[in-house]
Amino acid sequence: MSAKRQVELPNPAPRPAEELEELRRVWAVPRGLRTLTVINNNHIGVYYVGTAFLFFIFAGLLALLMRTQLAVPENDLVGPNLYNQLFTMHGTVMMFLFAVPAVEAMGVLLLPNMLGARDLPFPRLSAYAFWAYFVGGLVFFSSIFFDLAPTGGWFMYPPLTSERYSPGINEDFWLLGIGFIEISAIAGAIEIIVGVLRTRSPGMTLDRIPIFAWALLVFAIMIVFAFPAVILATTLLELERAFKWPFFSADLGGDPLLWQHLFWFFGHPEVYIIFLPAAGMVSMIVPTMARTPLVGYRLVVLALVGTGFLSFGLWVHHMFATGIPQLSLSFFSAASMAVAIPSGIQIFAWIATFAAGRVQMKTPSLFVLGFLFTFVLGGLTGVMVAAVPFNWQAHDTYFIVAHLHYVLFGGMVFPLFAAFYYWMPYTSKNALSERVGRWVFGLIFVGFNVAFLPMHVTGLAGMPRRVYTYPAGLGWDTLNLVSTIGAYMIAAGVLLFVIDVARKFRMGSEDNAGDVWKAGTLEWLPNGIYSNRSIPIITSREPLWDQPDLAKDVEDGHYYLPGAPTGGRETLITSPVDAKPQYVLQMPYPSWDHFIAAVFTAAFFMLLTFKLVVLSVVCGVIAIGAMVTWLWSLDPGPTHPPVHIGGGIRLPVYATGPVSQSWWAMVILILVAGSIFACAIFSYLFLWTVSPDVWPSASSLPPAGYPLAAAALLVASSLCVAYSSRALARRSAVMTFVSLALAVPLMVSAFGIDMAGLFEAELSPTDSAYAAAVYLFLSLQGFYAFVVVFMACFTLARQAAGKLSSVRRVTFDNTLLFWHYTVAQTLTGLALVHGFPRLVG
Ligand code: HEM
Ligand SMILES: [Cu+2]
Repeated sequence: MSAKRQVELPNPAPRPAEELEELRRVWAVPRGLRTLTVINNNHIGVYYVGTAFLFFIFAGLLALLMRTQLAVPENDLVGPNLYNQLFTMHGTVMMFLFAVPAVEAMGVLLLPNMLGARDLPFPRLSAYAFWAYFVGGLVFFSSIFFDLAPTGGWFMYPPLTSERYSPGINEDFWLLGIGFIEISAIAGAIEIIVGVLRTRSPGMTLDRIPIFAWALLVFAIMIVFAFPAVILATTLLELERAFKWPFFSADLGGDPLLWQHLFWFFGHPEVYIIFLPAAGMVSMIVPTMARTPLVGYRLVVLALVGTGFLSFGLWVHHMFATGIPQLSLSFFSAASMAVAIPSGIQIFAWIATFAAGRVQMKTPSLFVLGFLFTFVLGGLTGVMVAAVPFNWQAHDTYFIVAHLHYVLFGGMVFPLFAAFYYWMPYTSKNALSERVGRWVFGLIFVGFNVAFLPMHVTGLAGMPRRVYTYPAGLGWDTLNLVSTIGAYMIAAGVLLFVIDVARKFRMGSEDNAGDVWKAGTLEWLPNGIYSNRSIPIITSREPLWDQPDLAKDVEDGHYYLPGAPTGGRETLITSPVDAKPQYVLQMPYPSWDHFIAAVFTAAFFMLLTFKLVVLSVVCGVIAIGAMVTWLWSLDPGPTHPPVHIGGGIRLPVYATGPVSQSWWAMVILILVAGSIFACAIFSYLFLWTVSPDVWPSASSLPPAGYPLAAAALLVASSLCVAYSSRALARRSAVMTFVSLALAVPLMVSAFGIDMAGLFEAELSPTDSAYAAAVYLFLSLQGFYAFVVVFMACFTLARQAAGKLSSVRRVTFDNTLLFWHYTVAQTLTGLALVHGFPRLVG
């Protein structure tokens, strides 16, 4: 442990008792039915983790049913159709409704306290993300009870999943059903990025961020760039199924491989999206259990960032059997092996930390060891399947099922259980039982290996995955029976865990069991519903180890922001690199808006599945209405003069422009939009490379006058909007209003002209993949035009209501930013759609 360091206390004098009372009052949790409106991260976080675990159990039960069916040859417990639904739902629910939300949920629960903040910067957004996921997830899952669950496997390859081979709405359930999960994952990612970069305690420089926060930062950035690919892919497939736009139909110039590229551009990073946060948890648990700082902190951070980066270059290794060129095979094969390096660095760092300290062999340590063993095995088989010839051999066999579970269960479920045991005392009045914990670990660890180790052999013996039964006497019988027994052992372990949680878990914000492990990071400070009484200044990576009086001084309010100086919920916003205090963020209160918006967002997607278009649109409108009321209440302006936070520092309570937290959120949203658009460009060019023959000559495109006129109108709209901003700065209310209002018809008519051009050229989206791609760009243009026009009207309404000024202009600035982005994106699209074919031929 490094030398004890002393910090000059910002608020050394004793604090008045009323201050604490006020904090409690301001942050109070609503009671009764209004509990549903709660937004505190420590409550939403617990619901979130609990829901994710519920889906683990649901998907696990489906797996148990599969294993029961496969226990003996020629079993007829479930038929082929139900079996297809079982593995599709098991894979989908595990990946989308359990793994990603579970780690995101741990972030919501732990991050603010770990960073020393009162809450995440957009607490209602987390609550929205949670409820959309909760409601949407339950409805999605229940499709299995009505024989409506998707059957195309978790990666949903067309043409199997196209209208022709999968009529009915089962596949639509998948395509639309995960729409809400995409939205909620992205909402969560925005929250986490801004949270980690802007709400850290003073002193927590980049070099002192807890590894879990680093991991979540990388995780969230990966979501921003990976989820757009699946958002676009699901949209394209749904457009093909619902309106016959033939993106994936080879006879009309489409290509099913386009789906595979888009899906795996998301799907491979997805594995690391799941694994990195789990690795982050391990990096928190190991040093505490070994009572010594993590060995190689900087290398581990580098490894996290490196893995995140590399994992975007690997997607083709899921497509080795599709007949792609030799050169690509070699490249992606080598890259896949290279990703073992950063994972290896982390593994050595954990082993070295364990070796450097004196390990307490408690349940969290056991699960970490289980994780190390399992994950390393999964990594080794990973290197095997990265070798192309072996890959072809093992393709679609149980070897792959074994490999993916060693990676996913090993890389994520074991760390998560370690985390449950480790952080339980942080949220609950009691820790979990150590005695029961050993049994839970034993059953799950042994059960896992009994279930999945034999599957390697089953696969090498030739058993394909995704078969509902198999004939006797192929040498698979005993292996399968053993796997099934293992699955029941896992189930027994999970059941025991659930019983122990039911016995021991009692929500305790103020009276949690506390720092039972004697850990070094901030989440173990004494905390209440408002998180920390005051926001600490830290001097090292393990402040609780290095600053002996920290807990007491935080508790006595001797650090920053000991009360609620504006009389409301607040947290401190700090600078992204060196965490210097910048302003005091006034936080929202619980309300119904985000809850209603979430429920109706989920309803919108679900009703769309049933083709109940009218009802679905009604829900969509209600959801948007609730969002509008929600957004209306934001951007309160500088309601309060600057406040003292201690240490002679006086901070504003309002910020605009690049320093404000909402500007950051908008920029991240634009990155998401930009990634979706980049995927659309990729799709267009990809389709061109596979079938240039359906690509028309320049003559079948609308005359160049159309796109040029549209482009001119778009540029003009951007100029209007920019002028409006200058007018606002000059406090010319009329000119602000007029020029912003003028931009609206310009945007709308640009879209009208483009549409007219396509009609003039007599292009129909069902003609060919090419035409569909052209209409995709038109649809994107229309969608974004609608969004920015809506935002502009919203801003105009705010001005009319007197909620806009040269100072209070966050909503306005965000609208402008998105407007300019939309113009840039649309211009790029026009250049591609109208310029590219003219250029190449
Ligand atoms: C709880 C213990 C688990 C058991 C007993 C289990 C069992 C199975 C089995 C037997 C299959 C293969 C079905 C087939 O190909 O016919 C399968 C597929 C799969 N499992 Fe698991 N699994 C478990 C946990 C998990 C976890 C934790 C994850 C992810 C986080 C996961 C993700 C998947 C995926 C993605 C597939 C592929 C689905 C597809 O082929 O479309 N599983 N599982
Ligand atoms: Cu992969």
